[in-house]
Amino acid sequence: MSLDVAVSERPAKSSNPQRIFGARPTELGVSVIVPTRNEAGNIRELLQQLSAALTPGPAAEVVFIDDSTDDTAEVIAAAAGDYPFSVVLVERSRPVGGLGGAVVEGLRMARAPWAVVMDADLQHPPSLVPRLPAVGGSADVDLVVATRYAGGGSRHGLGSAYRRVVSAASTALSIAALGEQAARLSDPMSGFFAVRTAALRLDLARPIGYKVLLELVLRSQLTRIAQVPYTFRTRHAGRSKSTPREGIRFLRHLVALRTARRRAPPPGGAAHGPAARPRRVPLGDGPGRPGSAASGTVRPPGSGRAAAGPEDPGSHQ
Ligand SMILES: Nc1nc2c(ncn2[C@@H]2O[C@H](COP(=O)(O)OP(=O)(O)O)[C@@H](O)[C@H]2O)c(=O)[nH]1
Ligand SMILES: [Mg+2]
Repeated sequence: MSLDVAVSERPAKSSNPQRIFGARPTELGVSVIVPTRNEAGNIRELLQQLSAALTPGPAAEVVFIDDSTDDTAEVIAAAAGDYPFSVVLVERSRPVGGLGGAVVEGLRMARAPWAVVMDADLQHPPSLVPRLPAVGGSADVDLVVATRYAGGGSRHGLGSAYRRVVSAASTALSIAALGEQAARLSDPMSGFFAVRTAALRLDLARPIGYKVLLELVLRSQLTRIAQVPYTFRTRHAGRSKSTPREGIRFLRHLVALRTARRRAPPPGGAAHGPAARPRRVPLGDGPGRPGSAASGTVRPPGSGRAAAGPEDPGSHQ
């Protein structure tokens, strides 16, 4: 049964109208954050697959941050009560910061110790959702990135050669502009990751458009990172919202992050010297299929931090 609860029951972390569906357990294991823009044809399949992936398991909530002009919000509201987790729907009055702004708003609302950020179009396999925080907990890291470019991951669903070239170029550009903090990720453009909510500095976040992972890693200075390979699938329904305009936003975002990085040196940078640099380590300690762990973490001597090593710095989504 669907229970539509008043906005005031949730801490006021968003100025946008929110609707909450379903029972709300006091203890949650994971908050799944899904940014949506015109994804009506994907919502039911996504919720169905999330339901299969998250049952049994720790209690979960799914938070949709919606900037749609189609009936995505109505589809979510109609479907929300049919699943064994609570669903939160935020309909933004203005799409501030685009995809990245939506993700940060969702992270602000997350009530669980771990948040998993994923797309609505099923390019990110829901079956991997519980696995990412589990790897984070056992590897004792703050961020687990699902990667298409290491340890058996695949960019199969990226589609055209043009998308693959854009993906590779934007990854290379990120690493060139942002140095080792981007280079420690084999897939810095990934939109599929789990993050320990207590490790985030969302007060410092200034998201612009698609590349929200880099934004979080740099502004929150996340250095304890693991990676899990997966196969990026083709879209279930609807069309990509990635446009050349997003490319321009991405360049602006890189400049902003580079400027911020220059003002505040990376964690453990000068103070830790060469020992703090992330080491290259093999990621694929699992068989490399979706769902297998590849927590390529390493603690630089003396730093007390862990970082994933890049296997194949290479692309974007
Ligand atoms: N809230 C919100 N979600 C967005 C926006 N742009 C894209 N998305 C969502 O972000 C996810 C990734 O977008 P998609 O178009 O699939 O990008 P692609 O995978 O790079 O082609 C999908 O769930 C989209 O609906 C936006 O401006 N606002
Ligand atoms: Mg997509």
